[in-house]
Amino acid sequence: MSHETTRVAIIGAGPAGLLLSWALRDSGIDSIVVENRSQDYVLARIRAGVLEQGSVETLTRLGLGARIRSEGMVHNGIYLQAAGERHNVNFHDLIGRTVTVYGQQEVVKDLVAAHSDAGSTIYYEAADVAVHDLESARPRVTFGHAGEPHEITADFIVGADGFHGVCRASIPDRDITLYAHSYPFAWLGILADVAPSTDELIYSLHDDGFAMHSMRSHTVSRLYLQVDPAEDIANWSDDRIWDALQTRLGVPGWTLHEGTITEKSITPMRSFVASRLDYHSLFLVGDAGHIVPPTGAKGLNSAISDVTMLAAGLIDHYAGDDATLGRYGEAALARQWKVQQFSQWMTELLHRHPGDLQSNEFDYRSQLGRIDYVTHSLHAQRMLAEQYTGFPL
Ligand code: RFL
Ligand code: PHB
Repeated sequence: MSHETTRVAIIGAGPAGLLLSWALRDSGIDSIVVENRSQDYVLARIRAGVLEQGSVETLTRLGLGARIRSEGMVHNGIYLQAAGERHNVNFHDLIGRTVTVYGQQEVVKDLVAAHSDAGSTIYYEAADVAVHDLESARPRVTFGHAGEPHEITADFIVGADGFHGVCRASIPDRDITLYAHSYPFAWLGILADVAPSTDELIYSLHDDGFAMHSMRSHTVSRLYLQVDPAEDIANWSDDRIWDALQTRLGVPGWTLHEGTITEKSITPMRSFVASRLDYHSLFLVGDAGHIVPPTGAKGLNSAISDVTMLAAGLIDHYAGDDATLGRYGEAALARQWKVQQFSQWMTELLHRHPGDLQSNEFDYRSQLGRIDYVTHSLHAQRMLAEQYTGFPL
């Protein structure tokens, strides 16, 4: 069995784990990252697309801003659409803030390249990853790598291993409560080789359900459709997807350009928060501790915010001050519950509840009234702008 020692053992090489390791390295604190998938798999995973202004600032401060500056698309606002009418909500005019459209995949690519140049230790394809002795000051991680057993002893373990990871599950049931909410819909997402038909993201509520138009570059569009969570992707031919997008996004005088679909998948939607993000020598960051439905574009941004707070705590700890680290769990959860209510609000605002018109026409009409209000009230738009562009850390 090979044995290593490090200050911080990080489980998971998603954006949260890679960024934490990078932020610690920037302050001279060594860490080792253990990931169960291959590097190719991690690099190919298509997910989030929107960076809050604060996320861009954090990545830039850590020397990861070059490609965001050259390739990221700064958006001043979004379009909200309902009942066939499209309204622009201009965050920049309302509150002086913007968001940047830059794929999570690109953030991960930048992090992997930076770590590779710096010679960081990242174990990909680690098997049977397990964490031990969390209640002690010398917690351990064990895993198999290239057929050999490995053990890492650390001062701290950080669970950056996403919703299905092992770290949160290693906290005894009696010490943690899980708060969850599920929605009766899912998102079918596509990537298409076609220039975006819009300058800013379109979020649309249509009688047939939600649709949205996002993008990845000047030549690649990202689009989503609300579908039933039990829906089989095999039922959605490319033609059927484009037809539904044309119907749900269409407004008079505007054209949705179609192109070759290069990827399609269905993602369930859920809201989830763990009652604690710290447990003795273990800390949770990102999706390991909380999940939001994607409507508010908050998952990746929350992961970046957790990492910023935890890195500050660990840096202070190694400088002899434990106050920031002691506050991490509570501070990150306080921010997260604000993120949760916003993501839930955006989701409930924009999706059709199955059977609405038959069983509950009242709720759907009330929802249309809410969108009408938001798109016509400056106060409501400022509220949306403030939350969409990012809560303070
Ligand atoms: P990740 O990205 O899930 O990374 C966790 C890593 O841990 C590894 N892992 C393990 N490693 C070792 N041992 C184990 N036992 C392990 N189990 C798991 C995994 O392989 C993986 O590499 O979590 P992280 O780093 O916390 O990052 C969170 C974000 O990925 C997530 O919140 C966002 O993608 C959510 N999200 C969005 N967030 C935004 O901020 N803006 C958006 O526009 C946005 N759109 C989205 C989204 C998520 C989506 N999907 C597919 C869930 C759109 C979609 C469709
Ligand atoms: C995306 O581009 O993938 C995206 C953008 C905004 C969202 C969710 C996903 O709210």
